[in-house]
Amino acid sequence: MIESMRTKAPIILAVLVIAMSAANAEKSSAVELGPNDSPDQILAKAVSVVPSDRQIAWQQVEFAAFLHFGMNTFTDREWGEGTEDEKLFNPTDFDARQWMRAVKAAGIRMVILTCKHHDGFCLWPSKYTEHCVRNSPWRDGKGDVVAEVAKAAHEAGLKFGIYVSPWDRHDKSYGDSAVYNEHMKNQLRELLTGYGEIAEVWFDGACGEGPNGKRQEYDWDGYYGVIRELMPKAAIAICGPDVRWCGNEAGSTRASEWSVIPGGIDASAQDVGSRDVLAAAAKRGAWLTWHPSEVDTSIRPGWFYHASEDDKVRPLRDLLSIYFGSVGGNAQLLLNIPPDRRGRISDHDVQRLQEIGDYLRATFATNLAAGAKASATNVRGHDPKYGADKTVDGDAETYWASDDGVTEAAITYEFAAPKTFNTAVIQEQIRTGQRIEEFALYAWADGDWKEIAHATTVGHKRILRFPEVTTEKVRLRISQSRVSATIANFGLYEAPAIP
Ligand code: FUL
Repeated sequence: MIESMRTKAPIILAVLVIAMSAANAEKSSAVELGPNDSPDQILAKAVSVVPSDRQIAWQQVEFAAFLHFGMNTFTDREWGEGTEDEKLFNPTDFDARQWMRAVKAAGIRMVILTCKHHDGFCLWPSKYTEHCVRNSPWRDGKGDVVAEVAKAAHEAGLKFGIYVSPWDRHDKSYGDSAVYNEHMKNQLRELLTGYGEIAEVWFDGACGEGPNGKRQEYDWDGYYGVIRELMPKAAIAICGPDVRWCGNEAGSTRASEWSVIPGGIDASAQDVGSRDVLAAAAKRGAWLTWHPSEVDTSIRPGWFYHASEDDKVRPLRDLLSIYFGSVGGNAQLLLNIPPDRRGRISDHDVQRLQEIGDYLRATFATNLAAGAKASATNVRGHDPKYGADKTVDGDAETYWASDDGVTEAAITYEFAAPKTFNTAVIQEQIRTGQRIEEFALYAWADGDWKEIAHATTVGHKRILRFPEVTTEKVRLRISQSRVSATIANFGLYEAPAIP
């Protein structure tokens, strides 16, 4: 049985608003808005908010895999009760290396494993519970899924992250807040010390206890403290200060995705960071933090594997559109691929992952703008360090920038010979904040500039797709930005037709 996803959204949201205020406990690059701030002061404050190194590393992952695997895999459910017999967990042909081969083929750079889902069953032999792999027949109770997956990921050059559900339907202490919080921290300590580098800790906001169910007050700051102490480079996601939930589980993305976000916003709102949102946030004296978006969605209808969904693996075209909307829309894509009862990723999903990777590799094989002659209408301080050529030098760290107060500017790229393309990639230098609000791309045709695409925010990455053009000159025109603009990278590509 697959429970409806819809019932979960409000529960997740309620927790998210709390988590975001807790996030203010860490104000590394946060700034407080005030009711007397002028519009210019608000923008200046907004661009002063920059990502931490941990957030930059997270953003550069771009494409990650969620691996929902556990008791539900064997009971054919999405949410377990916590009363399932440990003996049911028994993969027949477990092979974490096969998982890594499958996800790597798609171009994925990180995997996040559901070490403990809501049923409380632990995929590692936790000394704090009997509801774990130790009491299963798998590997005679001597197995450790977390260890095998972490090892296989690291060996394959992939980052490894953990999903640990705070909502635990098995543990007797759940609802006895202080006692359960200690239990949760003990389990986090096990996971953060025994399995090598952990790149992300994913905290689910779901809590399905009804109005008469157990009320557990989560000690978020306590959980964060354990993570910061034991794994300072790990990004804490969703109910956490480093990464924000995009607000839906369908793979829908925003046309304008901001990473500078005021506290207290609704995670599912369409507009999370425009000038209007900032002005309203200033009135209530909200804090602005760097809180980038993660788009989590499943390759199949459910999060866990169900044989009945083998023929429901999402079509390549849909998955690519989610990829371009998320990775190409200033978010990270966390695509769920659920291993089956054998403990392997099924052939259906393996094939789709290969197709995704083949398509992306073919698309991004050659940057047709690399080394183009580039000139800008304004260069910060006339300093060659910020020249337009820095956008096509193949170095994502160097960048073009405009002077403060120059919020409109254009960069023209000229090629030695005409180029044919249908895809553009634009990246800001987010170490200096997120600034671009609106821009367009033009191609030189018949003695004039013709618009080929336009969009709003850029942030870490914007990917534009448009009908094929052939031209010897392209212009990137920024029509609105905050204080000044930067471009770290500009690319043009010829994507093949989607098979
Ligand atoms: C939700 C959970 O309830 C689902 O089971 C799944 O783990 C998803 C990623 O998050 O809130």
